[in-house]
Amino acid sequence: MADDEIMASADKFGVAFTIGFTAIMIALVVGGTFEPSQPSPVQSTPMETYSPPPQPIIEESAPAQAPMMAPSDDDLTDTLSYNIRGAIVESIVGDSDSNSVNVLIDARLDGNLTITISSSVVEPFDDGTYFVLVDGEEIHDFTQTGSMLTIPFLAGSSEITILGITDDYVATQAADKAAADKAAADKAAADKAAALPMSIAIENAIGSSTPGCEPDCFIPNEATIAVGGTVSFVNSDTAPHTSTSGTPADGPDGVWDSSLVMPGSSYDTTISSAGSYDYFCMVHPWMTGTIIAK
Ligand SMILES: [Cu+2]
Repeated sequence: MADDEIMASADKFGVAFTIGFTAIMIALVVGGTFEPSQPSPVQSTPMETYSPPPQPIIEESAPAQAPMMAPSDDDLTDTLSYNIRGAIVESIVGDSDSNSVNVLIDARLDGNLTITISSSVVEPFDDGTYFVLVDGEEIHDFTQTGSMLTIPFLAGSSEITILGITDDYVATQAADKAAADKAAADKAAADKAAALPMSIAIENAIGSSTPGCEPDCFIPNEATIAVGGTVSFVNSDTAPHTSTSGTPADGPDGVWDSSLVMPGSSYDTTISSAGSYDYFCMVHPWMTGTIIAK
């Protein structure tokens, strides 16, 4: 028995079934030699079906090796300093038009990429920071020390993008700020409107029983209150006064009339409808004021 017999058998059945490993083992058994390394030299017969599959071994925690992609003008794979865990870097490509760097990775595990970005490669935002996207999603849990970024990623991630400031961003920021300013102004106005008081006090000016206090014989002369709020007319003067809705020219209109309010006393009225209400003092017609209810 020998190789010839086996090979003849194989040929006889027309089966190219033998793989190199089998051949080696047979050779070892028959010949008693030991060749630990290569599948090979015994083959002189048709063994074309065997081709040892190349098995690139991916060490998941190994530092990245040379670029696997064809270099482009912006290939920075050999330019930028980086370390990676949990993945290999396939390429690092800069895009000066969009002021960004794209790192293509093959992430077998959760890991992180530490990479140093010089401002000549990607110009950072005004505060020196960058935006980071992983597979298109902005992330915030990366760290930046100087120009060194440490960026976490999940297993299966394929693309890390580091973005700096862009014209679009500047324009967007300006637009956002304008919008935010307007929103803030609108809100302030709304708050102010919403914050109309439910009660106000209006005092009689001291000495208003003689002319000369105009137009501030009621203080304040004009006041705004929320609909449903209460106006309290407080007589802190030394003479009696009234607060009577209407005007000196047309007389009382009947919305309210305090009649005489003695010094030290006050009169309250509730304004139940929106509107502008003129009023005056029946005793001293030069004393006029306006209540606005909203
Ligand atoms: Cu008066």
